[in-house]
Amino acid sequence: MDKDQVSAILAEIGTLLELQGESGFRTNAYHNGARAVQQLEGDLGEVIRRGELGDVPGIGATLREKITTLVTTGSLPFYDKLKEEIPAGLVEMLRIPGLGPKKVKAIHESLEIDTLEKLRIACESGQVAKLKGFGAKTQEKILEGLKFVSEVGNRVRLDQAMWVADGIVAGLREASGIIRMEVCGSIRRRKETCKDIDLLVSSDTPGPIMERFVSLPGVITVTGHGPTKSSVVVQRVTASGTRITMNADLRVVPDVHFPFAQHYFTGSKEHGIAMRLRAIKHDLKLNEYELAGEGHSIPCKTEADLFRALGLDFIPPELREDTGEMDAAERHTLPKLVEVGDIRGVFHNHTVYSDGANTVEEMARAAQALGFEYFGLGDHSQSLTVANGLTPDRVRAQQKEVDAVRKKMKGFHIFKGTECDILEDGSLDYDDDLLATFDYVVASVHSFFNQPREEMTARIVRAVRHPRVTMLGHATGRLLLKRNRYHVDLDAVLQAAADCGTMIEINADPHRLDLDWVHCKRAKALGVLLVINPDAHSTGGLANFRFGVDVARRGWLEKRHVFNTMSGDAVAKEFAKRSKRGT
Ligand code: DGT
Ligand code: CA
Ligand code: ZN
Repeated sequence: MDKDQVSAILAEIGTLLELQGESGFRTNAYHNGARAVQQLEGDLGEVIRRGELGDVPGIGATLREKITTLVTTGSLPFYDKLKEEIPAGLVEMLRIPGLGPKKVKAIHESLEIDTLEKLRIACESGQVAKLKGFGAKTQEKILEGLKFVSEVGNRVRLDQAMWVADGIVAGLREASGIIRMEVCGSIRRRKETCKDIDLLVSSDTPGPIMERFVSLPGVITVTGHGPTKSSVVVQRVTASGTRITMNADLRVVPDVHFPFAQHYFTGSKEHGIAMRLRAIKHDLKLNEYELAGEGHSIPCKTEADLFRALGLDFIPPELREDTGEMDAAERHTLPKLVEVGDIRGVFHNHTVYSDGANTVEEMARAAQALGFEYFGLGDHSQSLTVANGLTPDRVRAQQKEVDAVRKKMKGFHIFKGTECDILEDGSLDYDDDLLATFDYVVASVHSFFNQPREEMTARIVRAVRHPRVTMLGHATGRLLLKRNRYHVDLDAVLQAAADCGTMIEINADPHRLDLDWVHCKRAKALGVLLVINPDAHSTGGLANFRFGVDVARRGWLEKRHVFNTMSGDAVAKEFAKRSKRGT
């Protein structure tokens, strides 16, 4: 059992104890312990063998004993008993925004409610409002929450889905008899939000694999348990305390079916249908089991074999949306997609000067540690006071600090930049003289989100046309599953960017991913240069650039379409060239 699994079980125990009404002191011990284990350096088994578990801050004697039992025996009777005692429906209720363990416990005890359905009925009949400490407002909120959970509530962000899926894969790996395993569906296609986890395994002995799947840590409900398919609801709590609940399906197939099942369950549905039609044109039949002609089956060991059998180049999962990939694969004109390893540095990052958690030097060194050749600053500008935007004086102070750090980090480029607010009328938050002191300028909208479409479009286009603006940040202002994009004619913005050579950011923060793949594709067609920006607010946030690479790949981008695949020297030259233009 690895750190992630142990951590998941500890967090779950904390939650179950809360539902039992345990004191915050005791339940927090488990939640803190879960975080401590997750963040532990090195191998957990090793730490236990060396007898050093007690030295880890956040792990007391009780937890030490329980973790040791878990790791050495693979199970924990205390945890199994808790799971038996507490109805799974109570854990599901925690998905409803605003319903914490105390309220769930009260609802359960006074109304004997142990499923979401019973809760809905009780709210609709007004019973919940009558409970002590609840009232009509709370009842209304719970009803809204139930609706949310049944609609968007069951989609989650890609980064969260990947994290939960990775945990399941790691847990399943311990089962014997797995030949091949792949997370399929929207996660494999790297869609920005995902509904569920579609896991595929090939094996000759599915039984034990299914057994293992339905009893993995974090599984709160088993909704199906069969020989070839099982379905569960998993709940995991992240290091920052966010609870993620998702459905996960596991299918186990014989290895000869694997490539066909892998292709089918990767989707998208539309791509799958287009492939099936293509097979029919070749007088073949394609389904999740085989590619077959009259009386014979065409052997395929991999997905690539399957594509080849239909006269196609391999189509990367990110492109399987039925938006021209089949034609391109036939004509051998699929793009050679940009890769994580092509990215050589990042721009648009925050430090303690505005609302970041780390210093200029800490951020630059973390960027270097990721293998980058350069790092670009992009703290907020003066009018964004809520994010501690920099006054011109503080800009000058920061630039002095950068000069000092540059001397310490010879050979590594640090680019002076700003994330300058686009004001209500489309003008910029700093004057031209100050803007000229930066190597580059990211211009972003952070206010007046509700402007009518024409106004917003004119405002952003004006900023894009400003000669000092290097790149447009946050093209849409959306927060995935939380806040819609502002109203703007993105085509007009992209056209303006194409006209004057302004770059457009692919914001790689997985909460945002402002520019979606559809617009990425359009930007490419217009000849706009894109740039993948992590918008990091801490050293840990720098690694988010990967999610931007996913968007870029879904948008058919090659290395040459992405500015930060260039070397540090080439970037420096480009900035120097643009600064002359900008006067
Ligand atoms: P999601 O879960 O909404 O984020 O997106 P997907 O693409 O993972 O969709 P999901 O989980 O409903 O199904 C997984 C894959 O299974 C889907 O991408 C393609 C395949 N699939 C599901 N239903 C159908 C169908 O009715 N026809 C075909 N051809 N494929 C299907
Ligand atoms: Ca799915
Ligand atoms: Zn930012």
